[in-house]
Amino acid sequence: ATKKIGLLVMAYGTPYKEEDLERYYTHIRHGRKPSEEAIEDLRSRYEAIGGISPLARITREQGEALEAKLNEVQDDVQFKLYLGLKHIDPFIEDAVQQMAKDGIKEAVSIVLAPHYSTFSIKSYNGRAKEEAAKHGIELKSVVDWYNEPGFIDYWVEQVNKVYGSMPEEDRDNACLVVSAHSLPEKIIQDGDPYPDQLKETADLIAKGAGIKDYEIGWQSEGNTPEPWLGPDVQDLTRDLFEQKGYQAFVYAPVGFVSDHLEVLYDNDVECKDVCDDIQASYYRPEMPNTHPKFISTLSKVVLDTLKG
Ligand code: FEC
Repeated sequence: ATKKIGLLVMAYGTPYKEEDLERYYTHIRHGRKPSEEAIEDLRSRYEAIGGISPLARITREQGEALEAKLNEVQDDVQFKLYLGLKHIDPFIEDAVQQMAKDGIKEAVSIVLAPHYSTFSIKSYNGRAKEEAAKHGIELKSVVDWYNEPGFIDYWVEQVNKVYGSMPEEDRDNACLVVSAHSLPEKIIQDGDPYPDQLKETADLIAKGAGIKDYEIGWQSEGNTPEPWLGPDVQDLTRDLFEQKGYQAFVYAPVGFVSDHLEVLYDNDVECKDVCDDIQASYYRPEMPNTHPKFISTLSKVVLDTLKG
């Protein structure tokens, strides 16, 4: 029989139903229970996107599509999918324990987020590595994939599609806003590559799509007193409108890979509100989800890591 390799696909996680909201939010806050007010605020954002987030379904579909692709493109080994989430069950540790129960000895992991940061990919990979070590599983982890040609091509294609569909007066007066989740500014002092990686992603996409007017923004920042990476996409939109008079904004939240709260609310509701207010047109290309080009890119990265 062909050798079995555990495929650990890690992602953020989301409440499965409304009752999960408090424990999920508490986990995000490192065990500190959020106030009633904060919970209500979060609940109202989920309500605005239809009650719950499609993220749980999309993460599963992405994992299954990746497993299928990996088993289709080679037959040296057989990949078996395990989903491991950061903030809700099945947690990363649960997934690795399940692998051990299934007799898996070798595994490869990938995080469904393109850019490396101590707060994101490093923490996912660290948790996976620690648990794998406990069970004697040999684990190789993808580090990052923000500049993979297939990933850049995906976004170039989607951005081109949006620009191609715009009325001419919008196209001649549009700004592309490339963004990722904000993080506390203190990451920069520790030499975190996250901001540089976002800039590289933005430069590559703009170059590929032949777009000169583009800016980098940060979104979805947390509710803490410390300074977060900026400019925030909403403030940036207003400033750009005032300074350069753009009449259309195209938001590419490339730090994410799925339709979920941070895109469906923070972009499609909040950024759209700002655009409505300044009477500019709002555009947002489709997220990667299970697009074949995106899944192929992930499979290439996984195979490269396994060989490397
Ligand atoms: O349910 C859904 O559809 C949305 C899921 C979701 C994704 C996501 C991605 C990232 N986050 C990152 C960092 C932080 C930091 C804080 C923080 C807070 C929240 C809250 C919710 C939430 N995040 Fe998230 N994030 C998602 C959901 N995130 C809900 C809590 C309420 C709020 O602030 O809106 C601040 C924690 C603190 O208070 O100390 C930091 C990063 C990513 C992108 C990388 C990744 O996907 O792992 C980084 C999806």
